[in-house]
Amino acid sequence: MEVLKINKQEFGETAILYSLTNDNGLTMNVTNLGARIVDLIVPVNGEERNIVLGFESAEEYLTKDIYFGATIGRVAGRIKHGSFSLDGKSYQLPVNPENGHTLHGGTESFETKLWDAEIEETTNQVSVTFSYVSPNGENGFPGELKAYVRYSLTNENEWIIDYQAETDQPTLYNPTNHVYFNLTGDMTQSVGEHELFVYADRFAVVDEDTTVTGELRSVEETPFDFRKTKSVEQVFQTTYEQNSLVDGLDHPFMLNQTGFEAPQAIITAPEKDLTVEMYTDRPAVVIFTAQFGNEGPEVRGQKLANHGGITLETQVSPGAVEFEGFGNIELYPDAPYQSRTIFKIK
Ligand code: G6D
Repeated sequence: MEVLKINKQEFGETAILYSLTNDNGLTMNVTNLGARIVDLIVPVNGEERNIVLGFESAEEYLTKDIYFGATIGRVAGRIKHGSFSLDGKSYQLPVNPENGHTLHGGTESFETKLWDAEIEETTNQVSVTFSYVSPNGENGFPGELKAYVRYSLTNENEWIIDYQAETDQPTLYNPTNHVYFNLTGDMTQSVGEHELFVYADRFAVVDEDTTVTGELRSVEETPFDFRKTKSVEQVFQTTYEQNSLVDGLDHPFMLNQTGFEAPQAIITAPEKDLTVEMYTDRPAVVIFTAQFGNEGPEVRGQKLANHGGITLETQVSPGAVEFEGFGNIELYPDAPYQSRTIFKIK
């Protein structure tokens, strides 16, 4: 039996690329720049198919990135007007001048940092644990926060993401991974012909700034009903206001159940020769269909198509700091953070 292995190599001038391979020939490349997944290369019908979006050098991530495969923190999604109150204090974060909200923890956040890395190899999995200390006040968030993300690749073709964090003061923490899947391996193709299952009865309505309004709406008889597997395309074709507002999906889905017994979401390739199952202990998943129009970057020498990827960003739903019923992302010194998401490739 081939030993699971990790190779370590330079990745541009500033970062390191860790290449994890399992006994089935599946290779996952991750980098300490933003604790990201860069490639997920799956043998399919004798070919090697890279099913996630990623660049070929660290420098590209610093110049044209749209969070490809990145660990997002301290808080995934948008904090409306960048303001929140916690433990009786009010905070104002720096906001994106474009629309006055704070997206994905603010600018120059976790996705731009060089994380420390530790390698671990066991008989059935190989792991890299990335760690980063976010100083007190970084991007306006209180508390020194020690963040850990462990990526494991197993011989059951699972990419396991384990998050841990601790803080010395009350703060907010709601991390996710911003991986974009395209199971054709060709990001010049829209994901419209992919099929999607999402076990969610409700989704969060968004406004023109893609911030949640506070309304949780039933998916019943809407294009958001993926409780039975169907093509993604219908969210690009429909005139339903929530889809035409964002040109697809850019919404939190409130999952009906959490845990690792059954997948909460499944993406299937158009040729049905590959699926990715998502399992998570998080209560929501934000699904974004990469509607960058003609503004998508060049990726691995090709232009990213509009709708050329789809994310499954497991998390507590955006809006948690503002609305009852959206969850809780407060982190306290006496209660360290822990969560797990698994993507199983079949
Ligand atoms: C857009 O609104 C979307 C976000 O959800 C996404 O994470 C980002 O592009 C990459 O801002």
